[in-house]
Amino acid sequence: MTDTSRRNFLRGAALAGAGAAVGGRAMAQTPDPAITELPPWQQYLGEGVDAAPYGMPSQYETHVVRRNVPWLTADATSSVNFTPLHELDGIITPNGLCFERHHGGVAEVDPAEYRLMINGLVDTPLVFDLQDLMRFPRENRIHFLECAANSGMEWRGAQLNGCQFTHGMIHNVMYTGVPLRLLLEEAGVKTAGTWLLAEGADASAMTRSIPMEKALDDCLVAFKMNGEMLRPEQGYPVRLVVPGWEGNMWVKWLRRIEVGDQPWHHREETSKYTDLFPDGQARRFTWEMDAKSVITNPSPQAPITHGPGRMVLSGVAWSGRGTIPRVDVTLDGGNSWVQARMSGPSFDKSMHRFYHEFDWDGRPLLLQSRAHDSTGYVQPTKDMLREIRGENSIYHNNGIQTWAVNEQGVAENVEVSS
Ligand SMILES: Nc1nc2c(c(=O)[nH]1)N[C@H]1C(S)=C(S)[C@@H](COP(=O)(O)O)O[C@H]1N2
Ligand SMILES: [Mo]
Repeated sequence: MTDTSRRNFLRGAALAGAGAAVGGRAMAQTPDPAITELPPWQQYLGEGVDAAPYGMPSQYETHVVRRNVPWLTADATSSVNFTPLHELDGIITPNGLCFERHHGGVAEVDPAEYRLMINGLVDTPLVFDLQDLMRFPRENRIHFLECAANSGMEWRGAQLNGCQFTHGMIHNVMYTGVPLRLLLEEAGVKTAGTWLLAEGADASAMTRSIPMEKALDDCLVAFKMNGEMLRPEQGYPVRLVVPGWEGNMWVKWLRRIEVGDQPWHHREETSKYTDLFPDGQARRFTWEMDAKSVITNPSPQAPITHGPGRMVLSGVAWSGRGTIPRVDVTLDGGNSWVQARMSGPSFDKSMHRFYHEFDWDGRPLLLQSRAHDSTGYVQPTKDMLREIRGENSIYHNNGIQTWAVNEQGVAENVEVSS
């Protein structure tokens, strides 16, 4: 085979999408204007420094945004939008893409007027301003925050077409903050003090009861995310970080912590964020978010557009009880499983990234992922969850998700569960 005919052969194979696992394409015989023409961005000087004092993504990435589902809620001030998981990689959620869940809109707190009170069963009730907080020793930790309602719409069957909507009530960022333990020690918790009430400064004045053991263990009073001050949407200037536990407990715009001797049983921990069982009883307090995973690519918003051949499948996994040492994926709806390749740092109660590279033969796929966490727990199917919790649940759905991919590479939300 001469050099030219070999090149022609390779080019033909690539164009036909014949499934050859090539890395890059053979050089074309006809000129490619993307190579031979001088593009506009090489003909003129570009913008100088300071054109954007706070940088933004490329103009070609404007579709990468948080999105909501308008019919889900009556009003945007008590609503939710979703992280575009299918557009992200690695484990860190960029600040501007972290999903938002507000019960009374975003509070615009003036940091000069910010105060955090600790009162109740303490030796010395205390008030901290922002400067006071920043003079305590800080810690940096990467944790996921998942709303207990994430995937809630999927409880009874496949509904929303995209992992942004089915699984996007999660973000994973690095927090900088003061261990809550240090502030409680400063106030001196009385012996009877076994519970905390965390209260937000927004119009909803969100409150949640938190057991003292968790507060002393790993909670942070955080003021920075991914290195910069918290965004207003995420609780600027201060939010509570409750690693591994349901997002509702991570009170934003944190203004007060009351120490008490029993839980308060407020709205968000009784009528909301509890799981209703078939017999009409609700399970009391489900704090830890169990191991879960989802394939982000391909998925309904990220179909396969390159045809058969070399293929990168990717997704994320997390557990409120530890790390994710292993994720399995199946291409055939659970008949056979292979272990995915984990990539990137593995932190406690953080998101983990997995990949599975394979040659797609162009046949339909039924994609699923199954997370194993460091306690040995394995992510269940939705049927396994429904067996115990019935049909009425909304919250805490960590069941296995399925995407059906057809010959054209189009992906759809379906349920294959047994
Ligand atoms: N003060 C206050 N804190 C709050 C809320 C709120 O509405 N007000 N929403 C809670 C809920 S239900 C969730 S899931 C998380 C969402 O955090 P995020 O907006 O940073 O994604 O914040 C929690 N903390
Ligand atoms: Mo939530």
